[in-house]
This record gives sequence, structure tokens and C-alpha cells, in this order.
Amino acid sequence: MEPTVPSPKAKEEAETSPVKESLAPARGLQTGDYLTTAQGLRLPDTDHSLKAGPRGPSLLEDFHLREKITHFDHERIPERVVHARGSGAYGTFTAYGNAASVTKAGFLAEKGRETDVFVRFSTVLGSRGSADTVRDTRGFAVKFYTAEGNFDLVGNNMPVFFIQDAIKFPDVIHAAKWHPDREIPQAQTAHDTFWDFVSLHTEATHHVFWAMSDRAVPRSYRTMEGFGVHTFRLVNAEGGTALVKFHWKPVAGVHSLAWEEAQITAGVDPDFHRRDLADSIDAGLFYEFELGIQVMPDSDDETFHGIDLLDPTKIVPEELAPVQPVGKLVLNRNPDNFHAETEQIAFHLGHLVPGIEVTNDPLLQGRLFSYLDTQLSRLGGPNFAQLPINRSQAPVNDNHRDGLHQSVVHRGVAPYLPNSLSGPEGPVPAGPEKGGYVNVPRLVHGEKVRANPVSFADHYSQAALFYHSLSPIEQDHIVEAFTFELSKCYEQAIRVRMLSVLANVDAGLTAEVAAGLGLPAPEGTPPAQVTPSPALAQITDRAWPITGRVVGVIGTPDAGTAALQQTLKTQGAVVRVIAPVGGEGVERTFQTARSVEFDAVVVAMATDNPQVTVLLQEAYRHAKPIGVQGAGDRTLAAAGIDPKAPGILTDPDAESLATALGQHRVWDRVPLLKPAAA
Ligand code: HDE
Repeated sequence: MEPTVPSPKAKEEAETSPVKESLAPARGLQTGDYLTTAQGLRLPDTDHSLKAGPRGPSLLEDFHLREKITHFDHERIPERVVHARGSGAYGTFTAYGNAASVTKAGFLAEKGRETDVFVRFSTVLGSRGSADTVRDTRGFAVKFYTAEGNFDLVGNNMPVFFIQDAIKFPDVIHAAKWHPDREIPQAQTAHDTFWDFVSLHTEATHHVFWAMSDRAVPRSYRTMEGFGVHTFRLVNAEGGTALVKFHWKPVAGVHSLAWEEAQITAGVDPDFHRRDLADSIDAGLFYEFELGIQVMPDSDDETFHGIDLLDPTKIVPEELAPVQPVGKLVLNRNPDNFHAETEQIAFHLGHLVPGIEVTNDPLLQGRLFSYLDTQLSRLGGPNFAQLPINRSQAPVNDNHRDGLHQSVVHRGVAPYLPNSLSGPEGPVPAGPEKGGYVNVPRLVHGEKVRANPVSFADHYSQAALFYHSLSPIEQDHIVEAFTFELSKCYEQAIRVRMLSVLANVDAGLTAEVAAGLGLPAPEGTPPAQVTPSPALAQITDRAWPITGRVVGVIGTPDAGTAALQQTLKTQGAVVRVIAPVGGEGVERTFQTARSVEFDAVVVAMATDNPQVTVLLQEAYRHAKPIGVQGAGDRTLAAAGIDPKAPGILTDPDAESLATALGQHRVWDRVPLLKPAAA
């Protein structure tokens, strides 16, 4: 088999990737000549414990055995309470410079400035070992190591959230995660407690629609948008402020898995997204995103076209405030050690830099507390900022001392201010002219209440806006997802209640879901008028780059597809030959290949192998382009696929395959796949 990415051994032998100075001292292979204990004592044997004779009991005095096992016993740290499953990569962010009019943050404002970043993508609900392709919101957390200190943009791939106030976070997460008695189901929302909560707590409705949409099953982390969700306040060099929402736009476009495909993938390759990220970077097929901002005027009521900018269940349609690209992110380096980097990275909304401030969004305000707090138990104490992955590239003079896992040997006697002992080198407070973080003064007043603004009571208008903005195929998927998930509930009362929530969004959708559940459709009061936002639809006529898309070629390596393969590769696609048995130039065999690995398939040999039949039938059902070459038509016939169906390309050249791939799926085939009405 021919590897497309370096083998683990080749990677270890290769030169390590260039490392930032701040991380260098803590890195490296343990390449010394001799195996040692943690104290540096050379060891002659690490295979046998010290025993009283070969058949005797082990001796307590075996310090090497005890040290080795004790360290192993403590290798794991608590997984994140949410977003436990994730994977990450390093990259570079380059500013276009046009953001200078709204922010003085140097990494955004200074044209051409390059800033190192680490990005961690994640699912929310599952445990660390859960599958990547489950239906869930995805985390999209970015740490910018800026010259002014670290800035974290801790976002999701959906622009709204289930709750409006941080105090509800434990409730929504307790409801959405597994049931506490049996700890099932893992990593999914298709169960009673989730639907119980969201049907009772209707401010979740908008996010629920996103979670039932194709956005919840991304094709890869390369093909999802990211959103800061909350509104932030940006401050420019003159002190002018603007209210801003952050967006990440994938250069590859927004594409999703088919629901059945996502479910099969969860079993066939639970690491599907993680693998794609790492393999793509190894292959030089980097993930790329543009950072964009929606800029709204700062105002006392913090609303825009009647939309409350402090309500995290609301979006601002792009047609009202266009997303202006302000810089580009390229993910170009894999971590060397999952635990040290991806697991130990600690994001926090309070990691801000001059030019970026928070707003009073009550969800954001609570998050400002939570992220610091959670690291104390997750990373074992207050010194997690000293971990190499969390270190600032700006100098740190924080006067913090001691604590668990302190790894700095601080010198001097005056870690306090003011002091007269540190001498001229000691840290002094820095005003704005020295890059100090100074909040723009704002009047804060109000009665002490536990209450929401009145506008937060609108729970349905934007769910309807989202639904009506989508293409008919995407709308169908939402209907199917609601029907699937609610069918999985045991309690009929929950289904009935959820239908009454849906009835306040759209009557047609409610009728379809109700029919699927075998229940009557209730009446509701959906919004009388909805102005769609076409920017929300992901199925459009637009063609996208095919970088990183995978084409499976069924045939022997010499089956006449070499030219096709070569041209696809030059366009950034990954080509894998699927042959009856392994050998030179073969990457998958009939036994190891499954359709979900491929965005398109070319069949270039005759076979009635049942695994190939399943592969082709799945690829067909998931509306993937299928190329047929040479005797491949016999294989297609064995799978019962109509060669005249949309997206079946006879003797395709690379151009026609690339065009089909650039559309992501053969959308014309989708209506033919619907089961005939009973
Ligand atoms: Fe988080 N969230 N969150 N969250 N969140 C965490 O922090 C929390 C929310 C998001 O890859 C935790 O270090 C509260 C919205 C991402 O390491 C924790 C509330 C958004 C990640 C936490 C929210 C997010 C987290 C768990 C409601 C999108 C993964 C481990 C007020 C804008 C970051 C950790 C990573 C992680 C709390 C809501 C995104 C417990 C209390 C809204 C991407 O601190």
C-alpha cells in the first residue's frame, strides 16, 4: 500500500517542524542514548520487575517499577465537561489591514501582520473517545498568540446558542448529555431529556433548528463556518467603538455529510474529522478560512434593525450587515503531542487584547467566569498559563507566584505593586500609550433584578427566518432530523409538546414531522411574515475548490485512470485506488474501503464483489458523483444503478469530475432518492 501521508516512523525520523522560540525549550524527542528514570538514573532493564527469584513475588523496593506505574496511573486528566472530543492544529493568521477603522487590535489592524494561532475544533456533547460525525454543534476555538498578549475567539460552527443566560448552561448540558443513570446515549441529542428540556425552554428553538440542519454534520472541519456568537465591542485608535460579530468563512465552502453517511462513518471511522485535519496538513492541503466581521453602530439600546445584539439566540442577517473579510487563517502544522498541545490548551473569553471588549450579553458574561474556573480542575491548578501551548508570546510580568505545578523559578523579593525594591526593570502599570488594556468608559446602571430584556421573549421569529432561508433539500433534511430524533424519544408527551413548539415556527414543517411521528399536527402562531436571508443556505449554484476532497478509484492501479488521477491531484484532490487486493499503488482493498471515505467514486473495472456493490449503492444514495470507465459499467449494473441517472459520468475527464465535486453533491439526483409515498 502506498501511504499518502508520512508513516508514524517517517514522521519521527523527519526533522521536527519549526518551533516558536517560546515553545522550544519544552519540546523535543527524548533522544538521549540511554533509558533513564525521571531522575536521570540509567536503566539496564525495563522489561522485568525486581523479584525474589524468577517465580517469586515482586519486591516493593523496585523504585523503577513503582515510578513507571505511578506515572502511568496519572497520565489522564479530567476531560472537558463540554467539548471533550476535539482536535487541533497550528496556523498563521494574516491581517488584511482594513479592520483598522474599527479596532486598534494590532493582529487585525496592521496590514500583513502575521500572528501564530492554534485552533481546536470539537464536538460538544460526547466524551473524549466519541465519534466525530455525530449530530452536534462544533466548537471552533482560536487562540491568537498576538504581540499584545493572547486573544481567544472561542466560537462555534453555529451562530446562536440554546440559552440566553449563562445560569441555564448546567441545565441545557445536563439535559443534552447522556442520562445520568446509565450514561447513554453517547454524543447525541436523540433522547428524551434533550427534547424534554428544549420543548419546555423555548428560547432554545433557533439553535435547535441549526442543530437539526446539515450544519450539525459537517463534511470536515475544513467545510464549516465559525461564529463568535456574541456581539463584541471593538475600539479603534481614536477611541471610537462599534458592535461587531465575528465570522469564519471556509475557503472550501460549507458542506455537510448526508445523515446516513454520518451514522455509518461514526462506526467505520470514528476519527473521520480528526484524521482529515491531520492528514490534510501532512499532505500540504491546508485548511483555510477568512475571518470576517459584521459591523453595527454602537448605540445605547444595542439593537440593529430591531435585533437585540445582546441576545445570543439572534443573528444579524448578512444582507443587513455584510460580513467584511479582515484576514486569512491557514492551518499548516500538526501538533507533535496530542496531550501537551490539543488537550492542555486552555481557551478563555477573558483573554482579550486592546481594541476588543466584551458586551453585556448575559451568556458571554457568565462565560467570562467559567473558562478560567474550569481550567483549575482540568489542568490542576492556577499555573496552566505556563504550559507551553498556553504561553503568551508577549512578555509576562504578572506577579503571580507559587501554586501547584509552578514551573518558573521567580527571582526577586517584591512580587507586589507598588514596591521600591525591584529596581528600574521591575514591572510598572502600563497606560494605553504603553499598550495597557483600558476599558472604554461606559455607564452601568439599573435595578438589581433577575430578569431578561423584553426583546429576549421572541423565541420563534429567527428559527423561522433560518428555516425559510434554506434550499428545499436542506429544509427536507430538517424535517427528517426532527422526525428521526423525536422518534427516538420514549415519552409521547415530549413529542407532542415539541410539535407545539414547531407549530410556532412553520405549519408545513410541523405537519410533515407530525405525519412522520403518526401524530396530529397542532396549530400554532408562526410569524406572519419572514424575510429570508439567502446567505444562510449552503446549497447554492456556487462551485467550490476541491482541495482535500477524496476520490476513490475502483480498479487496479494500471486500469487506465493514471491521467485522470494525476489531474485531480494537481487540483488538490486526494485519490485513493481501491483494488481487489493490496499491492504497489493500492491504498484500499475491497475489504477495507467503505463509501463514506470518498466524495466521488470512479469505477474502472468489472466486479460483482458484494462490498463494491454496497460501496456504489451508498455513494449513489448519498448523491455522490460516480464516474464509469472501461468495464466499470458492468460493476454499476451489478449494483443496480441506472447509468443515465444524474451524476453518473461515463468516461469522465478530470474537468467534469472536478466540476461535479465542486458542487459537493449531485443535487439533481436527490429528488429521485426519496422513497415513493406509501
Ligand atoms: Fe463553552 N465552555 N460555555 N461555549 N465552549 C467550555 O471550557 C461555557 C458557549 C465553547 O476547544 C468549557 O475549557 C458556559 C458558547 C468551545 O478547549 C467551559 C457557557 C460557545 C469550547 C465552558 C458556554 C461556547 C468551550 C469546557 C454558557 C460558542 C471548547 C472546557 C454561558 C460561542 C474550547 C473549557 C476548547 C468549552 C463553559 C457557552 C464555545 C466549561 C458556562 C455560547 C468552542 O468553561
